[in-house]
Amino acid sequence: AVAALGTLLLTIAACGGQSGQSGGGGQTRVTLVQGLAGEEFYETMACGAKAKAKELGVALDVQGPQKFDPTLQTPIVNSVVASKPDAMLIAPTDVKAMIAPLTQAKQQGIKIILVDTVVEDPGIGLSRISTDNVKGGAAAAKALAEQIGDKGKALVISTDPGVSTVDARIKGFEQEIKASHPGITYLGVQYSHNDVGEASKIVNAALAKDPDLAGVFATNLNSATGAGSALQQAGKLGQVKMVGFDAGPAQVKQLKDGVVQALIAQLPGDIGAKGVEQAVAAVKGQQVTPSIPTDATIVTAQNVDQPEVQKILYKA
Ligand code: T6T
Repeated sequence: AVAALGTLLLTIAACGGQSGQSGGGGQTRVTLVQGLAGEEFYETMACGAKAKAKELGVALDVQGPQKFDPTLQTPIVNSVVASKPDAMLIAPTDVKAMIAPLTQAKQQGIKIILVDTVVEDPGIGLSRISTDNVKGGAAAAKALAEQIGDKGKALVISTDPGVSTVDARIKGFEQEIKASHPGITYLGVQYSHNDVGEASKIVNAALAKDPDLAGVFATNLNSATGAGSALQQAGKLGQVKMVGFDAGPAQVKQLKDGVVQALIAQLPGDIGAKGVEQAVAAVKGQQVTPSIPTDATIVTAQNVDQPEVQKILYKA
């Protein structure tokens, strides 16, 4: 009986339980390559993927780089390709730099499913599953405009240019400000390299240059954590309003502490689960869905304690 179980992979995950799969012969093998290991968005995605893999009886392996950086993600992709899984779910860390390693994976016959981010080559990725980030960026602009009374200086903190998701959020934010908020002076985007400390430094420098700064939009978890703590330390709560993308534990605390006024929460667990579904369909030669949008929700201090909102907050 023990032998029949094959290799039992047991993971005590942040998912609040165990997910185990038998890696026995003939079983479909899927690998999820995250954008950043250990980060709440991607860990929540991994939880959703693990639960779906368990349900469908496929073996799932999860890997990710220690930094959101294509030079660190590329060797991971290369080693995954060498291990010959049937399918790979991947959140590429750069629209250009990840094309070559993913082309190699595709040439090896590995079915590629893009989760969250994409690459510029539309031939890569049988399915693309993500939030509508342009729409999310526009929603962030509306929320921030409301907070600052539609006037004053607004700054965006992002990670790096060339990351499809955050670039789309910036685009949506800028389009909305330009189209409907003439009273807002847009100060542009500054890049934190997805580093909390860098995001803090940027906000401190911005406050020194523009002491009348009115609003900040932080396009992801680390940007928001850093930007929010800089505002808090500078004693700017109340004067500077902030909207952040994503809803990890640090962001929810900032929301409750009044550092941040609104969060755009994605559904990373759903992205992971749908990614596994598409991967399995592709491996079985069934029809895949080329583009799957997942929902986003605006979380505020008013709705954060509602059970349906609590459910979508990212796992620690
Ligand atoms: O915002 C998410 C993800 O959608 C983005 O592509 C990268 O940053 C996060 O992982 C959050 O930090």
